[in-house]
Amino acid sequence: PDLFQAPDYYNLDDLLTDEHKMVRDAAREWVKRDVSPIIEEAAQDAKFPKSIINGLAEIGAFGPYIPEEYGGAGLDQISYGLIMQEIERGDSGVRSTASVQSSLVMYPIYKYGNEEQRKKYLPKLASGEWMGCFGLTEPDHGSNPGGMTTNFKDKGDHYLLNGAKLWISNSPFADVAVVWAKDENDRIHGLVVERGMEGFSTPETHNKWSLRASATGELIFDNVKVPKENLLPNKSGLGAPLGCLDSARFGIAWGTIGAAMDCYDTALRYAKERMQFGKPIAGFQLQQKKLAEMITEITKAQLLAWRLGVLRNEGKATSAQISMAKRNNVAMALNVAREARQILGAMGITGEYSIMRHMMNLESVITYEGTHDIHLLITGMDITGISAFK
Ligand code: TGC
Ligand code: FAD
Repeated sequence: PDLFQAPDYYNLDDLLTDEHKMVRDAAREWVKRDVSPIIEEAAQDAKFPKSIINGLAEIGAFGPYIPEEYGGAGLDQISYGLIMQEIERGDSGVRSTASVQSSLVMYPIYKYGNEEQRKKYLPKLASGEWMGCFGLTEPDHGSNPGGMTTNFKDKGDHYLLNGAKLWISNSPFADVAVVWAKDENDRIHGLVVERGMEGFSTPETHNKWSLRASATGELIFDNVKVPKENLLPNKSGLGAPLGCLDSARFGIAWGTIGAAMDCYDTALRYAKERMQFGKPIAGFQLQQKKLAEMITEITKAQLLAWRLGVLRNEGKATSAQISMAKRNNVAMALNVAREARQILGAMGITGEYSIMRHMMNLESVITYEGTHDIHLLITGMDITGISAFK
């Protein structure tokens, strides 16, 4: 497994700059050295491996596109995508941690925060000294976050925050939480809530069969006094959290290619070595069909992600374009994982190979950051001009 070959069937490397390749190769090396050897056990034990936080910071996974003056890596969108691809080749849960830290915590502080907030939080988040989480989903409001009931009241010198968030990645160990809540006029704002504030707790959600190496939990606010300077002042309304999701969904569109590549690479090598009926199973037409369809779908997903990266570098990508890529590429990776698992026969269900772990992880990825259905309806809304949600 340590001889991972990234498929590049359409010579996409020709479209990458030297910097892109350098950033990708550094991330690939790190994943091979520091993630792959420990991740299976972490997933089996359902423990987030904190030992990888420093490495994630070193490869630029915390704030790849946040300017260097705030501790970010100052890279472009394609480098960001390539880092996510390499991390998710290791594990979707590790990529989740990086996605949340970068796109859902650092991005809103950078984009919607003031200068003091940027200086206070971003460098520590970029170095991994502080870890963050993003609280949008509630027990009764998942696909429809606009219906949230978490709220805060102006108490003169502070805000009083009440409510609860569920399914929050990184919550059990996060130092800071970017929390979306309604003010007294039902307007949504982002607030930075810090661990240690009275009335704030983060119980962990156990018994997941998916993303087991990523910690997931609740955020509970019981009359939490939040200092007024912790409100993100520069954007409000549902568009504020959704704007962060655009960035995270773009990262997922790239990341899932990594998971698919790892499944394909593993299945191809296994099929060439595994003998049945006197020949390698790769010689049977049914197995070739699976492998040929995998590489076709991976290649299409790579093209989608690369073009979207160019559009984002030019500031021209629409939210609907991002939805299409997130939806397509996650489903692609999940299908590749399911087919690859079959190629390995019984071996495919064990932790000796990464495929079953990828497959189970991708069941979360197809649900979070907007479900497969919701992204289809976003495309439907975009092409017809009629919202299926209203
Ligand atoms: P709608 O009326 O369409 O929009 C409300 C306002 O938001 C604006 N907007 C966006 N702005 C920026 N980026 C986007 N992608 C945007 N989409 C919409 C829109 O223009 C409007 O602005 P304004 O100024 O007119 O008010 O809202 P709706 O209530 O009808 O809902 C639309 C819907 C269903 C598409 C949306 O709510 C949605 O995307 N639902 C899915 C929820 C979701 O993705 N949750 C993710 C939670 S975080 C997470 O899962 C992290 S997992 C992390 C990990 O571990 O990697
Ligand atoms: P629901 O909204 O209840 O949907 C259930 C089903 O109904 C889905 O199949 C959906 O597609 C379908 N459905 C809903 N509405 C419609 C409609 N209008 N038309 C047709 N079908 C519809 N959230 C955060 O805020 N922060 C996080 O860090 C975070 N991390 C997560 C980590 C994990 C491991 C998981 C599993 C989830 C995480 N989430 C997080 C939550 C995630 O974003 C939500 O689970 C997701 O948005 C879906 O919400 P729901 O689970 O409540 O499903």
